[in-house]
Amino acid sequence: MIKSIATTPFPDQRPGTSGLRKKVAEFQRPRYVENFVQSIFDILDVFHGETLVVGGDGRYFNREAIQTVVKIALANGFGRILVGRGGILSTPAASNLIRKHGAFGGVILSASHNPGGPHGDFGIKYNVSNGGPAPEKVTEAIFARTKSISEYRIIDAPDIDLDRLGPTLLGPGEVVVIDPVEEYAELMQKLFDFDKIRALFQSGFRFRFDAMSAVTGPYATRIFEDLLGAPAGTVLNGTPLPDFAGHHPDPNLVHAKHLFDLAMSVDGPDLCAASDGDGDRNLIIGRGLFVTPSDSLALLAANAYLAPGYAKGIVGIARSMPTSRAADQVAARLKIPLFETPTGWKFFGNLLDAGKATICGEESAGTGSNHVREKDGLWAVLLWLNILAARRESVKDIVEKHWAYYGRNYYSRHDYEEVDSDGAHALIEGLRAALPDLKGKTFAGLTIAETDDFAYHDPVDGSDSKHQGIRILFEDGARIVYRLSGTGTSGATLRVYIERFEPDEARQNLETQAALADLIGISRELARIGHFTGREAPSVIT
Ligand code: VG1
Ligand code: CO
Repeated sequence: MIKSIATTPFPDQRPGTSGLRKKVAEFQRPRYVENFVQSIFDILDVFHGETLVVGGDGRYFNREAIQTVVKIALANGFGRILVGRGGILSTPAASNLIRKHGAFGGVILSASHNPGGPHGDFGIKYNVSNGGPAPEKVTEAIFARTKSISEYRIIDAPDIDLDRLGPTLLGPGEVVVIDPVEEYAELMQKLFDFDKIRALFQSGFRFRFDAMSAVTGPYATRIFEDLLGAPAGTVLNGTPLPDFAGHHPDPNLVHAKHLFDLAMSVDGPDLCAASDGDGDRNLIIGRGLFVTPSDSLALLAANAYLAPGYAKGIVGIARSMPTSRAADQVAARLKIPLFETPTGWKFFGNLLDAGKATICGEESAGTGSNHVREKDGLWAVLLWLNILAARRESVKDIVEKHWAYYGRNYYSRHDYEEVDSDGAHALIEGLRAALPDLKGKTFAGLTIAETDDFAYHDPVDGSDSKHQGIRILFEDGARIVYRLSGTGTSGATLRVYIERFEPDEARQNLETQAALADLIGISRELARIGHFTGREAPSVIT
């Protein structure tokens, strides 16, 4: 029943920031999925008879890939495979299942916020037994294995019915199709005060959640409308579609502009929120005010004690290096440590496991806590709701009071998407070479105090990660960071992160791009962005 099939390597199966991500057509090539999945299992320690969690965000090719993953996993000796019904699991829900069921690991099929459909993107990511993305040493071992693989093992069996709940004996093990929402909703009820949030909705609080035709629809409907009593229609685009209705399931001001416009309207909802393709990102917009993800992280950390799951306080905050330093202000006042890690959730796992941090976040709309080992979009929205239910103030008031107390970090990310890859690498190399000479130089009246190429030393496992972004720090504390994206699927994407701290309340109400205008100009001049990318302006500003 188990077949060994000869194969030859693909040279391009290097996992990026968040797993292997490519165009659907590349994954559809014969043996492509098989090779990568077998390579994962080849480098793992003994897992005979263990449990594996498998699920994806429901995008095009999800069902086909799941059948392959399950059959290869059983052929390699896993004893039990937990699969979400219809092949669907949000990324944070998968993380929860791995932890709760003591699984050996999980295979998550997602390209997150990237577009789906036959011409869109697909992805495969391996998560380890703590529920989090595999650390770098594991992803590097997988990549090394993909280059020498010569056969894969698969069971010869008919496809599993992914829509029928319950166990099926298959080959040497069993496949259990489970409700994807139930255990996640249970976890949320332990962390948050559902009675208080229910009372908030009863008092007339108006809320809209846009699932963007992606994975969170069923979770959001169950939690917000069924369990918390928000009116029917609170959840928009709540049915997961393989092509996300043709949109980018990316909850930002470009791809969720309609939500922004709704929140800015005079009698708009009190809170608008959204999540991405696989449910790990969040967008928060109060009436009249968009909350930047970096500010959201700081606010959630400062107010977390209002939710039952965090009533005892938080032990530390971790943020990715390019994320604004708003959270640092909170950590300083709370007298708890602040950890600065490279981009990507995999770097938070050790800190969470070691009990060094409780709340983590990234500027790219990811926030989460020690409840799972992934960022968690609905968790962030629920924590916001819990805080709003406890404080009974508007989002705008809460944010403005936060700035007045801690200071405001004006912050923006400028993305130059799908630029020529050689040009983008030359830009970064050029900056790296110029770093020592930039110190002390003055641009538009701002003097550079420090420069470096960010390197991270993991305080838990002692590993080092180098070249994680070029940092330019100015004397007044303003900062520009440059790095190349590790999730794109065509060309290169240059990300430029720009930040300025403003402690003076009287100057905290400027428009963000205006408040950063001089730094934005410097960011282009310093790196000669026009010269290397052929672009005069970014394609996306968030
Ligand atoms: C981007 C974000 C990063 C995030 C990653 C995965 O990576 O910047 O913060 O962790 O996507 O998010 P990059 O390398 O393109 O900048 V998701 O929602 O795909 O799991
Ligand atoms: Co995502």
